Amino acid sequence: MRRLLAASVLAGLALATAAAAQTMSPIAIIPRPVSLTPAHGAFTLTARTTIWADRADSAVARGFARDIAPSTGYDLPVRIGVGASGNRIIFKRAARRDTTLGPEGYRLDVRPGVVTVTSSAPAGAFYAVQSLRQLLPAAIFRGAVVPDQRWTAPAVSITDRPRFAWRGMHLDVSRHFMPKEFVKKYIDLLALHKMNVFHWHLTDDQGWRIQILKYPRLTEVGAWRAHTLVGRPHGDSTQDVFDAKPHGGFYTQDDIREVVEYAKERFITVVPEIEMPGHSQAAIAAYPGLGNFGETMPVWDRWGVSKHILNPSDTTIGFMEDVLTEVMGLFPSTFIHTGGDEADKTEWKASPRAQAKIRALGLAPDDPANPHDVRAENELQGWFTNQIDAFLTAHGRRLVGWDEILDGGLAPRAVVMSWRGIDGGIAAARAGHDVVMAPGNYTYFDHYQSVNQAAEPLAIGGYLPIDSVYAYDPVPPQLEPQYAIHVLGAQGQVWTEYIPDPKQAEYMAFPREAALAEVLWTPRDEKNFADFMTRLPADLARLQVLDVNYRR
Ligand code: TNX
Repeated sequence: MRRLLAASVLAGLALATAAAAQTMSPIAIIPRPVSLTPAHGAFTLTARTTIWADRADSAVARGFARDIAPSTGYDLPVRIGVGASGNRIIFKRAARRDTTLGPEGYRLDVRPGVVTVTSSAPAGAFYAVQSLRQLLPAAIFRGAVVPDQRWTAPAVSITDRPRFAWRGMHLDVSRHFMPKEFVKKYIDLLALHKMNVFHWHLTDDQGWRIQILKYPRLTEVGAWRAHTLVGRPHGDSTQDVFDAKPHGGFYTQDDIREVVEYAKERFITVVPEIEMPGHSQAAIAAYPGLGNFGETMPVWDRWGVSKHILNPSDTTIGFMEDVLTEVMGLFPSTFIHTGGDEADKTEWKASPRAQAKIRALGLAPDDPANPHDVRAENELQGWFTNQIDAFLTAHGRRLVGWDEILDGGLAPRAVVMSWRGIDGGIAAARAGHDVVMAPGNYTYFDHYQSVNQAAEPLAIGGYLPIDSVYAYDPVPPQLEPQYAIHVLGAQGQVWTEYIPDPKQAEYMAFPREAALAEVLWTPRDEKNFADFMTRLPADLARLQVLDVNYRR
C-alpha cells in the first residue's frame, strides 16, 4: 500500500512536471542574443508582481506593463526605486565604468521570483523587455485575457548588444497607401525584433502621402490617382488593363506626429523619404510649375520609372526646402531621405531651362555627338542634391539618398543607401561616406519567396528566400576594414506596386524581416541558419497570435 501510494505520488509528480514543461515556452529569441546561459527554474509573472525602475527606465517599464496587460489581465504597478522583496522585475542602470553594453545593450537575468534588467540606457532596457516577452508563452501577445495560462519564463542569463546601429525596414506607402493603424502595427513588429529604423517612403510618382500645410495641393491632388494597373504592364501599353477604382490617401500632420511618437516609445527612428528630382510625378501633377515644360499631368497610374522629373531651378529647390522645413518639424530624425534614384534625364536634356542651368553652373557639357550622354545632367542632379544637402546640414540634419546620388559628386556628410547591388555602397564607404546597405538580391522583400511563382501571389519578380536573407552580410568581404566602419547597417525594402494592402505587406515582410533582424543584431560568428530555423517556429507562433499574415 505504502509503495503504491509512493508510486502514484511519483506518477503525479511526473504529470505535474510534464504540465510545467508544456506551459514553459522554449527559449527561442530572435534575433539570437550574443550570449545566453540557461539557469535552474523559472520566473512566473503574477497579478502581484511589482516592477521597479529608476526615472529614466520608468517609461520602458510602464510600456512593458501596458503591453502585457491585455493578455494577463494584470495591472502591474511600476515603482521608482529598487525593490528588495516579493515577486519582482527590476530595471537597473549599469555601473558608469561598465562600457561593455553600449547604448543599446542589456543584461537580462531571469530567476525564480526575480527578473533583473541591467542597461546603460533606456534603449537597452527596452531590448531586454523584448527578450523577456519572447521568453514568456506566445499567448502573452494576445489582445484579450487568456484564462488559465501560467505566465512562466525559463531562468536564463543573457548579455546582449547589437552588431549594427542601423537596423531598418522600409515601407512604400505611395504605390499603395497603408493606413496609420497598420504603420503602427508594422512598427510594433519591428520593435519586437529589435529593429530601430523605419524608413517611410512617403512620396513617389503614384502618390504624395504627407500633408504639407504650405502646399495643400500636394495631397488634395497628389494623393489620389484615378485607377491602378491590374497585373503587370502589358508590353504594348494600349493593352494595359486598369481597375475602375480611384486609389489614394495621405497622413495628416497629426497622424505623422502620432506615428513618430509611437515609434519613439519603441526606440525606432522614423526616417522620412521625400523623393527628388525623379519619382516626383505626383508632386508635378499637383504643381505643374515643378515640371520642365509647364504641362499638366495626372498622378501616375503605371509602374516603372516616369519620364517626368522636377525642373532644376532655384524656385524648385526653394519649394522643396519649404517642404523639408515642415518635414523636419515633424520628424526629429537626424537622417532625412531625399530619394535620388532613377531620375530620367530625358527632359533635362530637352529643356532649354535645364541646359541654361548647366551652362550657368559651368558644368562640363555632354558630348554633342552622343545623344545618350547624360554626364552633364547627372552633375546637374549632383548640384540639386548638394543644394538640398547644404540646406539639411544647416539645420543639423543629414541627407540620405539612393546610390545614384554618387553619380554627380556628393557632399561628405551625405549617407548613401546602396540598392543597385553593393558596389555603390563599397564606393561610397571608400570615399568616406556612411552607408546603409539595401541590395536588391538580399533585402528586397517585394521579391518572390518561392521559385514556383504560380503558387505565390503576383509580385514584381525576383526570388529572395529566407535563407538568402539570412546569409547576407552587410559588410562586403572586399571592403577594407578601415572603411567597414562606414557601414551603418542594412534594411529591408517593401515596395508596394504589387502589394495592395496590409495583409499582403505582412505576407511579403514576414518572416524574412526576422532573418534580417538577426543579420543586423547578432555577431557574425554567432549566426547559424539551422539554429535560426529551430527558433523560427516559436517566432511564427508569436506572429500568429499578433494576427500577422506571415508566409508559411
Ligand atoms: C526600384 S529601389 C525602385 C523603386 C521600385 C523598386 C521595385 C529604388 C531606389 N527604386 O522605385 O519600387 O525598384 O523593386
